[in-house]
Amino acid sequence: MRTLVASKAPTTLAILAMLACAPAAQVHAQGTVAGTITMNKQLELPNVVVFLDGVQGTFPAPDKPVEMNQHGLQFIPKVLPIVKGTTVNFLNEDPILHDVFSPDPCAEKLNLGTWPKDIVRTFKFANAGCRSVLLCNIHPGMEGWIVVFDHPFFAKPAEGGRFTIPNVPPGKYQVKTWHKKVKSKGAPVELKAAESVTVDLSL
Ligand SMILES: [Cu+2]
Repeated sequence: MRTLVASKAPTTLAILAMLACAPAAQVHAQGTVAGTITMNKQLELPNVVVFLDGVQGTFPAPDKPVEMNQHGLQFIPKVLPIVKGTTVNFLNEDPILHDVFSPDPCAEKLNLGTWPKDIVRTFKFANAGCRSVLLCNIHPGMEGWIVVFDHPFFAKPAEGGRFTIPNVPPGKYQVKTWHKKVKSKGAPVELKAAESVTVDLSL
């Protein structure tokens, strides 16, 4: 008598195959928002964050921490965009003491204290929408910014102001920018599946 294979529960291999296929289907539907940011103060371009507003859904923080270093009496990068729930590693690369604190309530007024070269202290930023300044008690000229989103659809402009935001789900968004002083005008985009849309913004 033949065994009715079809009536059996799915094998482990079959379940793994189904799990492997599911994300692939999503990736095909996603698109890209790219373009160029121009501003009068070109030197400030690395301190701009371009992002999508109006994103639906929830997105996990990355498993691994991201880094903001202290090097040459500066926070590097000076502006760090992250997803809510991301842990930031603060490494001191200078042969002197540094300190990290923030007066901002959205960053829980963090105060990591003072520490020497090659030591890392960490902090998890839990609040989306937080634009938190970071300061060093010892060096008043030092200033960094953590910019927290509830999704991963953001980018820092590269050379020439060019940016790319990949893996964007289809939808209608506003492309906006954040800079500590220069206000964003924003521009609407509508993205269909697996499409690439170009937006140029002038600040
Ligand atoms: Cu310092």
